[in-house]
Amino acid sequence: MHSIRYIMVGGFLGAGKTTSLGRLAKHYQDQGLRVGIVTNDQAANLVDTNSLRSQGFQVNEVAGACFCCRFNDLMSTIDTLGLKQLPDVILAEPVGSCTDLVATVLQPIKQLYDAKFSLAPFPVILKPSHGRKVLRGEKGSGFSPKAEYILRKQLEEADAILINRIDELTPAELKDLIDLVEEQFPGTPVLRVSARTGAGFDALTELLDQRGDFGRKVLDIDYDTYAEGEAELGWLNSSMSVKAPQSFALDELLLNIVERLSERLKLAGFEAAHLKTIGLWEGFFGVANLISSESAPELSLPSSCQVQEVDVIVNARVACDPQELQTFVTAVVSEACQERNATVEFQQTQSFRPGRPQPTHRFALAVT
Ligand SMILES: Nc1nc2c(ncn2[C@@H]2O[C@H](COP(=O)(O)OP(=O)(O)O)[C@@H](O)[C@H]2O)c(=O)[nH]1
Ligand SMILES: [Mg+2]
Repeated sequence: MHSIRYIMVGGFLGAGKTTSLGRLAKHYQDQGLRVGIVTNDQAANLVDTNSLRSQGFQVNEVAGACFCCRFNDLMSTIDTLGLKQLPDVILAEPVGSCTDLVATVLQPIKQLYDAKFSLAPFPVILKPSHGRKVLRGEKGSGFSPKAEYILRKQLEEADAILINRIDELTPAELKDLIDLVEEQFPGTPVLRVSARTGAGFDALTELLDQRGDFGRKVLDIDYDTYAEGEAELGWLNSSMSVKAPQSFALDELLLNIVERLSERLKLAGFEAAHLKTIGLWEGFFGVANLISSESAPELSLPSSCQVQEVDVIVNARVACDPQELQTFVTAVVSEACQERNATVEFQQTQSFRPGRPQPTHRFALAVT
């Protein structure tokens, strides 16, 4: 029977999962393999889904709750990926505030769908900005101890830890991170990568090609702490259409929205876990991002387009009240549009705190 290679890449919000999956998808497609991507979010209108689709990949989204709570949707969505035959490889991106994925996703796949899938090693990406502070136990990561607990648990269940963004790290910073990871997660292989440049990806694909028994590190986890940590994050997904009498630079608008939002959040003392926005116009697209209060907003995928009409999606995950977050987003988008004499029509906006995770399955014992 055809066996689908299931590759799930974990990591905190803004760690580099989507960028890594895009790179891996291209790698497997170049080998002639059929690749499907499954994204996941607590709500509809996900920037990542649109960004990966715009790059030409077959992408389905499990929306409304995380993979563990929508396990059956995760399984059924793989059959409807729009590929003529079943895929050879599935690349799956869980929600960045989600953990306990070994017990609730990987072991259920292994124990219930063993004939259909083979599990690749489960890599989890470490985001240097928040990761360093959390692993050092420094005050002022911007997150509460309960949210930090999630980041640690994510790394604890990994088959390999990927230190990402090595393109930006000095040798001393990289060594510091490696030492922290090796000390706190002994025995877990550590890879150094840059999802941006592709550095370290040969080692990553070699790791992912390994055959063996993976996804076995079932966590000892306190669901109350996990749920409370997740609920401390304000979540917002908003879609809108923007129109102007004269054309304007799409990339400048996207970057300006993220810059304005970043400034407002900084002033209010709220830590951004990840802000991202995509602009879509006639097959062209641009994406802007911010991944922490310490980093600069950046245009990660430029469209280089001048537009008069564009569909925009904003996703924000911030340690603050979701209603307040919505007020900020509405204000900054309106201001950025006004500056370009553009009008904005908000279509769908959802802002909330993620609910308590209630996994469909939880297998406390790993099978071989
Ligand atoms: N400099 C640099 N930026 C990166 C790297 N990987 C991801 N990013 C950027 O970090 C931001 C968040 O990445 P994304 O893949 O969306 O993270 P996700 O939330 O884990 O899916 C985007 O702006 C990416 O372009 C990297 O290796 N180096
Ligand atoms: Mg993502």
